[in-house]
Amino acid sequence: MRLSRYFMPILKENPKEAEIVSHRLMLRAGMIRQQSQGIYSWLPLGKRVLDKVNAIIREEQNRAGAIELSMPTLQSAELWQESGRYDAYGKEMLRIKDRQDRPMLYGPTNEEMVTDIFRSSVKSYKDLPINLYHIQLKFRDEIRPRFGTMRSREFMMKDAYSFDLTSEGAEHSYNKMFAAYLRTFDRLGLRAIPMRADTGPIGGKLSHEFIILADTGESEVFCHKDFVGFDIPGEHTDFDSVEGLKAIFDKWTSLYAATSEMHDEAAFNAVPEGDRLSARGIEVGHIFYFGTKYSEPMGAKVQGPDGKEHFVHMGSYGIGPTRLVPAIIEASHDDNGIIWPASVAPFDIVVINMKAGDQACDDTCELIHAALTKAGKDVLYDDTDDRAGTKFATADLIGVPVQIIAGPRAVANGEVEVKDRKTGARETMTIEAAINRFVA
Ligand code: P5A
Repeated sequence: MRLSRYFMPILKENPKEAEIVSHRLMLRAGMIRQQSQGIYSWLPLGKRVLDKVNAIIREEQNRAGAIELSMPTLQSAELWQESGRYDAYGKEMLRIKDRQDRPMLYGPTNEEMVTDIFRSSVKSYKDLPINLYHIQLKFRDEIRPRFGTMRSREFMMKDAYSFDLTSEGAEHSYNKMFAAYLRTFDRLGLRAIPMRADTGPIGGKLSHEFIILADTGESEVFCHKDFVGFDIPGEHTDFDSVEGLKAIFDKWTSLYAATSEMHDEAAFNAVPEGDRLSARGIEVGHIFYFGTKYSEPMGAKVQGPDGKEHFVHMGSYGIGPTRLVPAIIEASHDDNGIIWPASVAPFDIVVINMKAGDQACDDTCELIHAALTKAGKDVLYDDTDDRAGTKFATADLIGVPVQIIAGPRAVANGEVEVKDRKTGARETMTIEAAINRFVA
């Protein structure tokens, strides 16, 4: 991708409205634009990161056996009247009328709709368990949308919904998502700690929030500090093994961890003082088990092996991709800008032409750009005629992990410089060596 033909509206000044570093950097790097309060466009650079985050979420959902579908953003009020949540949900729900004066709403979550899909076609326990998910926009008319896409009114959610015949089956489904979430956040370069949490308007008794520790987080959390070093379930985790997943769940819930709503001062004080972590955190995921809360009022039942009808046991599992992007930035930046983990970087490599128009520099950059692109890398080529200082600042700001810098002096020797964005380490090497390093 040539920067001269790309759309990346960089801001030179720090935007006044941004109170936290991720919001400031997302605006400065031209990743997002506010359209109205708490409603954002994702500009091309931001969209690339969001897509990579979603790709990882999707891979881990699929690995855990969840099945992707797509449900609409607009829902009919009728379904919510059936579950009893239409009146209960309150002012956070955006209620709309269509031209026939029928009450509609912009979905804040999809428990009702997915239960309706389920009940319309699944009739036997033989078709269970099932876990259906989608990655879709939601709307919640938050009183205090803030920090950019961290807490917005329109936001993206990966929401999965599991259906089981029994509560034991549902527990296994819960554990599958629990392990999948640990893997997902780890692949995004984050350490997320599952904490006992309040269930709020979703309901049920059992729930865990997945929390990233960050000073700018909105939640107050309390946990044992050993969680920071716990092992993440590996790529070959057997999601069908009931005992295996239970062991992962038990380990990750063996020590104290709770959000402020569920905090138990006495239990926390039982943790040795040096092991107590009392911090702020960002909630990036939240999982729930709520049994038959929706299946009963909505009549979602299947025939069991006993020939009788049983209301299905359900859980729901959310991740916020549009919150994860700023959460990753909160966890990984420096004074010069963003430092993307390789797994979600908008580009793998930026090639910086320090003297666009100079034949040797142009030829070298074209060659590197073409070779790395052919090798399947996402390459941004800064072919603009900006000053070298501006180009370096832009490359650091947008946080691409590797910079390949081609200046006239080095190029005359058949060399370029390779800079690691995270460490700042620079290495001079031949053009061929630079290409080979990333092609191999
Ligand atoms: C779980 C899936 C639910 O809605 N129903 C379906 C359940 N859970 S939740 O905790 O309310 O939200 C899940 C995740 O969505 C993100 N999120 C937000 N992101 C940005 N702005 C918001 N206003 C917002 N509200 C929720 C969070 O990551 C949350 O964990």
